[in-house]
Formats: sequence, C-alpha cells, structure tokens
Amino acid sequence: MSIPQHYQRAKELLAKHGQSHLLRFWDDLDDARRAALLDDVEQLDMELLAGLIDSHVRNAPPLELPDRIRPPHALPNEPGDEATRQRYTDARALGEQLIRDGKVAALVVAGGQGTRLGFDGPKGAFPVSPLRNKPLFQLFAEQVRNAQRRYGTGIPWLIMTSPTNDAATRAFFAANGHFGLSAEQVLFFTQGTMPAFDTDGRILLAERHRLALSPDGHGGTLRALHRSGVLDRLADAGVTVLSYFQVDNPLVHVIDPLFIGLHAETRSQVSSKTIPKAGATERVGNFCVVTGPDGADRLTVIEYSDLPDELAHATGPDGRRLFDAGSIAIHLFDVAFVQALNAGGFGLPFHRALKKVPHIDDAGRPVEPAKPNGVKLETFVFDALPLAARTMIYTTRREEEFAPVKNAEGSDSPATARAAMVARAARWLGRAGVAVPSRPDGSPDATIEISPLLADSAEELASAIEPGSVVPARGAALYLEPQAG
Ligand code: UD2
Repeated sequence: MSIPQHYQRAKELLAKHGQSHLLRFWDDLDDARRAALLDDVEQLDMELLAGLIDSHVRNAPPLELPDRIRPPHALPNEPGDEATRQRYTDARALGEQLIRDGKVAALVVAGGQGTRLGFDGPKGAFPVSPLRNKPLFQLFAEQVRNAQRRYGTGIPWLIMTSPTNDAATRAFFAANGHFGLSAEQVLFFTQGTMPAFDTDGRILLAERHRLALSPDGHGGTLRALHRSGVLDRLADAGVTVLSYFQVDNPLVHVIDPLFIGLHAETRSQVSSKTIPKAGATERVGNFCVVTGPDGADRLTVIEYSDLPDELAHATGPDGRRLFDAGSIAIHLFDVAFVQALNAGGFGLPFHRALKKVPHIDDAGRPVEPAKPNGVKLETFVFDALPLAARTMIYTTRREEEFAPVKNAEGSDSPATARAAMVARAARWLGRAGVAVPSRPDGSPDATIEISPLLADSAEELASAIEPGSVVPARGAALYLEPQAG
C-alpha cells in the first residue's frame, strides 16, 4: 500500500475514534517521518482502546475487589518437621534433575523505563555490585553460567526488552561478550506498547511524527513470549518451566532447585516466592486467596495500594498479621500453561496509572510536565495467577533474595542493595565457618563480594571454600571468585 493509501486509512480510523489530532502535523513531515507516524498509528488496537478510554482513561475504574479475601497458604522457608525435611530434600533432588535435563529456562523482565532510578540506559546495565561494580545483567549471567557448570547442561536465558531499550540492551550484551554465555542461548524478545493519553482520552504525541508510547506492563511478557515465537521454540527444545524475575533485584536466586522441585512436585502451573512484609502497608503486592468463577479457590495478588486498610492491618488470635505474604515478583511459569493462555486469546486486565508524560501540545511545543498529566495503561503478570488451576507459594527470606534497586537514593536504592549484598556475603561466609568482623550495629566491617560464578547459595559457598583459607580483615575489601585453572 502506498503512503497516500495508508494515510487515507489511518485518517478514517482516527476520525472514527476522535483521534484526528494525531495527523495534525502531517503537512510538515517528510516521507520518512510520515511513514514512521503511520507505523505508530497502525500498531494501535483502536477497538480495544475505544473501550479502555471510556472505562479506564477518562475516569478511574471503580476498584472491584473480590468478596471474601483470605490469606494464602505458603510453604515455609525451613522445614519444621521430619516429614517436611524429607519432602524438601526430595523436591530439591527433583528440581536438580529437571535443570540437568534441560527443562528450565531463566526469564528476566527488563522492559521497564527505570525513570525513578534516573539511570540513562537499560536498567540491567546499572553497575551495582559492591566491589567490582558488576551490572545487574552480569550478576544474573554469572548465576546462569554457574548453574550450567554445576548441572552439566545448557540453560536458555530469555530477556524481555521494550522497543525503547531493545537495541541498547542487545548492544550492551554484544559489547560484553554476553558475559561469557553463548550468544545463541540469550534470547531477546520485545514487549508491546500502549499509547499514553491526556485525561480527556486523547492520545498524546511525543513528537510531530511519533505517538507517546510506553511499554504495556510486565503482563505483556506472557503475550510477547508467544508472539515472538520464543515460547514455541523453547517448548520444542523440551523446556517446561520458566524461572521469572525482575531486572531490578540483584539478590534473586535465578535458578533455584528447591523452588523448581516444589513447583513440579505440587504440579503447579504458576508458583511464586513470598516474603513476610516489613510492615502492613509495604509497597509490594499481597498474595491473597479468592473464590474463582467456578467456585474454586484461586491465588491472586492485590497491590499494596488496593488492599483495604482493615485487611492490611488485620491480625489473627496470635497477634500476627493475617495478610503478610508479600510478592517479590519471583515466579515459575509452566510453558504449557502460558501456551494454553495464548491459545485461548486471554487478556489480562488493564491498570490505570496517572503519570508525568512529556509530549508536544497542539502547536507542536514540547511540554515537560511538573506533575502527572497523562494516563498510562499496563497489565501485570501476576494477574495470570488466578487463571491457574494449581499454584504454589514458597516463603523465602528478604535478606537472602530481595533488595530491589528502584530509587536513586533512600529506600530500595543502589546503596541499600549493595549493603544487602555485603550482608548476605558475610552471612554465607559465616555459614562456611569464616568469621567476618562486625561493627557495633552488627553489620559486617568489611566489604565482601562473592562472584556468582563461585557460589549462588550459602551451601555452595561452604563446599567451595576451606574455612581457614579466607580471613577477612577489619575494614578490608574482599572479592571471592573461583580459582583459575
Ligand atoms: C513491582 C510489583 C510489586 C512488587 C515489586 C517488587 C507491580 C505493579 N508491582 O513494583 O508488587 O512485587 O515489584 O520489586 O508490578 N517491567 C517491564 N515492562 C513493563 C513494566 C515493568 O519489563 O512494561 C519490568 C521492569 O523492568 C522491572 C519490573 O518489571 O524489572 C517491575 O516494574 P516496576 O519497577 O514498575 O514495579 P514496581 O516497583 O511498581
């Protein structure tokens, strides 16, 4: 189709939906820019958007919470009795076997824009480790390499990017030799986008020839996996489980045999890790149980902002918080489950967020808003949980697995993540019989970094080093890595 034909089609479609202003600068554009603009317009699913503009953009949709929200059952971190101890031992062995058999792939969602961190580049390129300044992507890559060596297998690693950071992410991996992984095993795929709107429901222009588009939320992962063809490729290669995590968490245990084994043993379709919340209203999702349309119990996540106060603060007879299972965005997804969702043409619900959206006004002048001016629509991956018939939650420990890098300073910042990495390294050394000097407040008085190539758990570190071989001096910097040769 020629540009004039495309233009005619776009013009009619946009007029029908009250979005003709998107072509306002057409006459000023050269051919390349016209083509780019038509490209953006053709990406829009106008039928879907028309409904959402009514329900989600002009007004905030009413919060519809399910009836009878109950706390979930989560498997404990440590087995409390002999039967559970045996169960965990067997599950770990099962998980290890699945990894060895090439059934497990890692999946990181890295499509977000990292605006809060103020870092100019893909968030995974952010240098975070306390001594070597390894970027987030390298910490994950080294865990994958270590697991491959330990289990004598290949582990595909899927990286979800967004159109904004895809090229930069690929270039970062290429420039760093894929951090020692083979280029073939690192599979990039790109998530979809949604336009940003003003509060009257008009789509915003980023430039005269570009719509203001942003990633469609991490819920887009499940569809993009399918649309990119990556999901079927993995299934053909025999992969059955995806180990899902967010790019912002340097402590995540990328390939966890116990978690994977428990997932398989319970025949779960989606499993999640949880931690006890730091406070009733901590800014993490809350795992809850609700009744599905079929009358069966379903696991769901209710965002901190949506959980009613009386539930957030509710306590049981023993005085403990009832809704205490925080979501740290670590999940296992069965490949067959994700395939079935896509075959059924599923759609996850959209969530509305009022944000600062830079754009151009009707005269083409750039607008840098000082306060939220636009509406973005996103889907969340955890909204797939209630679609699963079988789920499992395993409790992990915050200090072992959760220190997200979200803000430039203060809580959940590079400084808090680095401190958590050092504290965990010191704890692992302690478990291996190495005494680490501490400060009066109990924090380690040494800066320690353990290469994920050496160990990704306390147990592995204990078997990798001799207690007398490492002596951390007070105030020293100590980097532990595998010995060459
Ligand atoms: C998320 C969870 C929250 C808790 C917390 C743990 C939501 C809505 N809330 O909070 O419950 O589990 O994480 O850290 O998710 N991303 C994409 N594409 C997108 C949007 C996000 O890949 O379109 C990635 C992003 O790169 C990041 C992750 O998803 O790795 C989380 O995104 P966020 O920082 O927006 O989530 P946050 O902090 O609101």
